[in-house]
This record gives sequence, C-alpha cells and structure tokens, in this order.
Amino acid sequence: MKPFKNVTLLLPVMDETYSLTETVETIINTCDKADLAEFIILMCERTSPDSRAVAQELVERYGKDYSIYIHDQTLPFVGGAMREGFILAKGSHVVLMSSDLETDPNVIKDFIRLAKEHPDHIITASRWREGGGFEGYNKIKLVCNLIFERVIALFYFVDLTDITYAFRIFPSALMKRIKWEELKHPLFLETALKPLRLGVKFIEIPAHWSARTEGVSQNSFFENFKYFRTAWHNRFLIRDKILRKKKKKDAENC
Ligand SMILES: Nc1nc2c(ncn2[C@@H]2O[C@H](COP(=O)(O)OP(=O)(O)OP(=O)(O)O)[C@@H](O)[C@H]2O)c(=O)[nH]1
Ligand SMILES: [Mg+2]
Repeated sequence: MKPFKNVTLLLPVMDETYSLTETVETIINTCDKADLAEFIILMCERTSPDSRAVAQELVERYGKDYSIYIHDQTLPFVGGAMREGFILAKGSHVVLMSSDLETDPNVIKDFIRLAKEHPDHIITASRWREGGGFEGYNKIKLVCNLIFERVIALFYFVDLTDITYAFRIFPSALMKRIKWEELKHPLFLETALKPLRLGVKFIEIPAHWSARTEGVSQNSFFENFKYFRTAWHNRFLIRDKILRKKKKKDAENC
C-alpha cells in the first residue's frame, strides 16, 4: 500500500453557501498546504444557483494557490457524486465529507496526521466515542441510530461505533478498486461495509456533529430503513464480487 502523499477532499453541494466557504477555509487554515492535493466541489443540476456562485468564488479566490474545481456529476444523487469523486481523486488519500458543516472541517488535520501513520487504514469519525457528540440531532433519529450502530457492529463482528457517519479518510487506490453499488445515502454505509468485508483496518476518532444552519437534508427519515438492506447485502459478499478486476498497471497501487 502506498504511503500518504496528499489528500483529495470531496465536497458534495446542494444548497450550502457560507457553510461551504467555512468548510474550505477551515481546511486551508488548519492543514499544511503540502498535504492538500485538491478540493473537488461536486454539483448536480439541482444544486442551487447561490451555491454554484459561492463555489465559483472559492475557485477564483483560492484557485491559484490550491487546486479547487467544480465537477458536474453525471451519475445521480449523493452516492453518484461521491463515486465520481473517487474516480477523479488524484491524492494518495480521499476524504468523504459534507459541505453543510455536519462534518467538522477541523477534524481533517487529525485525519491527515493519522493517515500518515497508518496509510493503509481507514480513519473514520465517530460521534459516539468519548469527546464526540451530537448537537441538535432529532431525538427519535438518535435512538434509532444508536440501535442501528450496535446491531450492525454485532452483525459484522466489529467494535466500530459510528458506521453510518459519512466522514472518513481512505486510501484512494482502495476506493478506485471497489465496485460501488449504491447511488443514494446508503453509499455512506457501503464505504464502511465493503472495506470491512475486505479486511481493511479502521481507526475511529471522536467528532462532534452539529445540525446544519442552512439548507435542508436530502435524506428522508424513511430512506434510512434502506440501510438494513445494504447491511444485509454486503455481509456475505465475497472478495471477487467487491473488487474490480485488476488492470496490470494498477497492480502495484493496491
Ligand atoms: N452533488 C450532490 N450533493 C448532494 C446530493 N445530495 C446531497 N448532497 C450533499 O451531500 C451532503 C450530505 O447530504 P445530506 O442530505 O445533508 O445528508 P446527511 O447529512 O448525511 O443525512 P442526514 O443526517 O439524514 O440529514 C450535503 O452537503 C448535501 O448538500 C446530490 O444529489 N448531489
Ligand atoms: Mg447533512
């Protein structure tokens, strides 16, 4: 497995404006420039004109010093956006996060520090670890989330506490080799389950979740029940069904 060289940040955007700016600027201000490969702002035709204008402003303001660009997705939904991001990523590592500030950008420097020490691991944020937490999370969703996390951890024989939180840093080569299936929010769960089936090691660090202060979630409460189907489907997948066939030139990358 390759050492850490730098990281690609994937930022899907629907209706965020100042949250997107704060996300990008916090990362720029708290991380070493040499560690940042690029920011890919992922958009679709439903992304608001205000968000697009803010993204364009960021490209103009920081484009000279940092590689920041907008990618218009062709696959649908947030999972589709992320999957295209994995393919595009030029960094040795890639971060899955949001631009609504529900994934604290101050955590990125810790992801990078740990990815340097463990380049072949997945470093993942947990809201359930001591030092992490939830602010403004719907009470019913919170109880459902806790039960779901425990059930899935048991089902997969792991001691992870927050498998559904879409806030992780991965080796890019791994993400490019996996045959992703989900297009909507269950992709976030799939990004933990398929690597677990492959025996990839995870390290959890605490993170604090605060509810977004602008825009709306694209995930309805009932959509969350589809996570059970994803968990069941992936549990018994064998390696050959998870990985793409290796091309000769990729062989030494993974
Ligand atoms: N490019 C793109 N971005 C999306 C799409 N759907 C959601 N996003 C963005 O992806 C991020 C996460 O989406 P949310 O809908 O907030 O999902 P979530 O916070 O994981 O889910 P909840 O906790 O259930 O609200 C946000 O920054 C959204 O703007 C999409 O179809 N395309
Ligand atoms: Mg969100």
